[in-house]
Amino acid sequence: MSDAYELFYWPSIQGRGEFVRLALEEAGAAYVDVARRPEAEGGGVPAIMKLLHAPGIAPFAPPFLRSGTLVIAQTANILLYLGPRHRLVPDDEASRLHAHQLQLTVADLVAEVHETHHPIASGLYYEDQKPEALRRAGHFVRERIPKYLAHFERAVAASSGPYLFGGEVSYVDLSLFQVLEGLAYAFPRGTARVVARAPALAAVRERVRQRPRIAAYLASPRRLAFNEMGIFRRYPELDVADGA
Ligand SMILES: N[C@@H](CCC(=O)N[C@@H](CS)C(=O)NCC(=O)O)C(=O)O
Repeated sequence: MSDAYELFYWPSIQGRGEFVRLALEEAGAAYVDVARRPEAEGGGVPAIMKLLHAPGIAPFAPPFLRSGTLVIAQTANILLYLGPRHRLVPDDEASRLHAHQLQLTVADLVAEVHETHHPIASGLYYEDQKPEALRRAGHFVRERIPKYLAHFERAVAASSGPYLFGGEVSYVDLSLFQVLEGLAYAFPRGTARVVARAPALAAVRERVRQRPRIAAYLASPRRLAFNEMGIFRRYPELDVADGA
């Protein structure tokens, strides 16, 4: 039996699975992206559904990770597990708690991004909630992107650098890279003006991008492009940097 991790996530989007993928890629860990494998080989969406409907402590939603007998759900929880195993977080308790706290804040941000295009219900099409989405996105771009990014900027600036916890990259640095990439894709105008005021954060993004394993991953077919089915979606009308 293989000791590779098994990642379960929707096969056609980066989504929340990407935060886990980046950590696995940076670690050089062996993993199978189960739902991207053919259904005939036990992959595809049915592989996800099978575990979601399993009795006992089944996950509520993807992403989830199988590691031996463990099945771990919730993105921040998965990273809490992977971080120490792959030296993607410092050893001391204070740093680990701080990393988890920042990762939970990333999760809050990601949920708000999703609500810019689905403010009423995930089960409705964007086109069926467009007026609400426009209102919601306006607030998000003008108030929340600056607030979140200023928070992360302060956290990086407080470190001895160049990463959040000093000289070694952490899983949170990888997630901040993904957040900045996603925001720049979905809200290019609204994000550019904020990132211009967050030099330490911008530097983390570029450093992460250039790390050999991350650069190789980004250039590989494993890295899907952002698209309008994922969390970070480019609907130009929602990038209301200076509108009402
Ligand atoms: N808090 C969870 C959220 C998980 C989540 O919302 N997953 C999405 C895909 S990114 C999903 O499939 N949700 C199904 C649902 O909420 O019914 C996490 O951070 O992992």
